[in-house]
Amino acid sequence: MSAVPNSPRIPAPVWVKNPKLIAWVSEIAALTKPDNVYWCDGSQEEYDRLCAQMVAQGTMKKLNSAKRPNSFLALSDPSDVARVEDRTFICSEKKEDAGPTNNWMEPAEMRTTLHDLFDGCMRGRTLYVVPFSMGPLGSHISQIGIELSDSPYVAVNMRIMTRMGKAVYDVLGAHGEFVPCVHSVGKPLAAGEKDVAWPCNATKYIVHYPETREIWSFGSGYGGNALLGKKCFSLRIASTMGRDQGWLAEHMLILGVENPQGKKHYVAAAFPSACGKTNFAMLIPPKGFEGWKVTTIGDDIAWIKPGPDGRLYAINPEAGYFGVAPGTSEKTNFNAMATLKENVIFTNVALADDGDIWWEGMTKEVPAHLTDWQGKDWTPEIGKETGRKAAHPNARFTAAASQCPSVDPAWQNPAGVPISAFIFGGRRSTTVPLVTEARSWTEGVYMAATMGSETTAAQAGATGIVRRDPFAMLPFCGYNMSDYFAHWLNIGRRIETSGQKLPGIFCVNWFRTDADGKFVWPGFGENMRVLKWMLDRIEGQAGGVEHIFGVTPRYEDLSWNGSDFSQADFDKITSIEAAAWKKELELHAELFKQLEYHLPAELGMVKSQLEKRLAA
Ligand code: SAT
Ligand code: MN
Repeated sequence: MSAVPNSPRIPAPVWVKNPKLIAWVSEIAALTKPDNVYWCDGSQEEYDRLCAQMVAQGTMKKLNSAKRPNSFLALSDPSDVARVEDRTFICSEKKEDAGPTNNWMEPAEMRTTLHDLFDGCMRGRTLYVVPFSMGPLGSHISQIGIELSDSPYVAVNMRIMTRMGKAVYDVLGAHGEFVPCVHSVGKPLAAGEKDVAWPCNATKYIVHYPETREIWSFGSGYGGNALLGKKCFSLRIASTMGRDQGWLAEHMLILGVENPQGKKHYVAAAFPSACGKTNFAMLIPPKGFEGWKVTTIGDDIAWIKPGPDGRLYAINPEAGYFGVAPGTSEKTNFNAMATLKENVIFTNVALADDGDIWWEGMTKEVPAHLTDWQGKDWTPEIGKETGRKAAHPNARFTAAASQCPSVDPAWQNPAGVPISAFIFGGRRSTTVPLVTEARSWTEGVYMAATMGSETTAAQAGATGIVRRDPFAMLPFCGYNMSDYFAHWLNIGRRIETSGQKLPGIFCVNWFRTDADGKFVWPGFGENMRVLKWMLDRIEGQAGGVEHIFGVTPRYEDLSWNGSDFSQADFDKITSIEAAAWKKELELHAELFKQLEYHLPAELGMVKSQLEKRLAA
């Protein structure tokens, strides 16, 4: 779009050689009217300088260098703590292309709204030009984006989360394409006005124009609302690119599993936000699995493309982890804790009296005194009395993937890794068994499409409510959900036509609870037992029983080496109750009614078969 046509060309460093980019930066600067424009080069010196500047300004605190070298803590405004799904828009030309699961507004109308909001919104601030590559620099699968943001917090986080810096301009050259991303915290400063620690605006818009591949974000400085390379680009815009170009952009971790004989598989797994993707991606095999190795390619996003041989190959477009801190400990995720030893930005965790950080679940002992994520005194007694947490439940860490001990040697391989299986998981205290294998690609697509999950703190709004979250993509699919299902079915047909074996599709639920509301399955490293069963199924080496909607293992089909998990507990988390499934299928029917437009007929057929089997 032309923000301000014929705006005066702003000066750019010699290493920026793309006239279209310079013209666009000039237009946005003319619209948003910042005091300065700063072109990020991505250097360490720049990172250190911006961090020091934010410490002086009060946005970040430097942590105790002896305990947590080169690390910082940022505390957000209490109103700006998670993705805002109700303020997220897919402004396609046609409403049907956004589909019933996305908010939509006519693009012309949205442009007018945003033009008014962005007019002068950077007054008193610096506009940072943040060049980044999703995927290894220069790889044929990678995509370039340029984020223009008035938040230095965004600039430093983007340096960890993406390949950010000067080298992007070498790849971009004079005529290369980029995805333009405009971001403002939406809090201009009047002359002489003192800034607040975490500027933001009560009015928020996270807007995508899929046809022109543009992103505009206003009013929030937090996570996926502001780090536009992540959900906005790598999922919402990239899924649309994938639809048009025959590939997939998915909300999936990617991990490698090597057995003691040296045979290695890669799997990709989709879970909604804050359901343990980072923990699963960094899993350490439990007792009884000596000689097994799990390695990490990515913890949140996968770009998956058919290779020349017809198989699916996946890359992680990101370069870092923006993971949920609460619940992370040496016990639950040893590799994450090792990744967090230094060079980390923490957001909304608690500050310990020794200048280090803490969050619920990090250590068994709760410190006697902390400063909580809102900067207030916190003691275990205060926590008990008021119910206040020391760290916000959606508190996050930003850390480089290269610091992760389990990072896979191929994590930067531009060719990607071949995918043997897809796993889909939700957070369900009832109904859904530990693991189910789909009998066919179509049945797997049905399972993923109808997946439900209880909401978490990763999105603003109530938590613990079961909602349908197809493919864990509900908040991230950049186009009509039914067209997305059709795209998955098409990808399956393409693999079959190529003569390749289709990846297995599995559905898991780690979160079934007992009568007291306690999780029955120990999870974390123990998930390795389920992972091994899946790989054995793929290799044709494990048993299972067929039931109404797939194949599940019997107790004796899993390896219990080193475990005392009982048959009785196993039965609790694998039982399939007809009454609960009847209700579940009613929810599938509701979803399919909502998604009626363009819903692939195959999915309706799978549903009728399920209903028949359930009735029998
Ligand atoms: O805030 S993010 O969107 O980056 C994290 C998440 O919700 O998965
Ligand atoms: Mn995510």
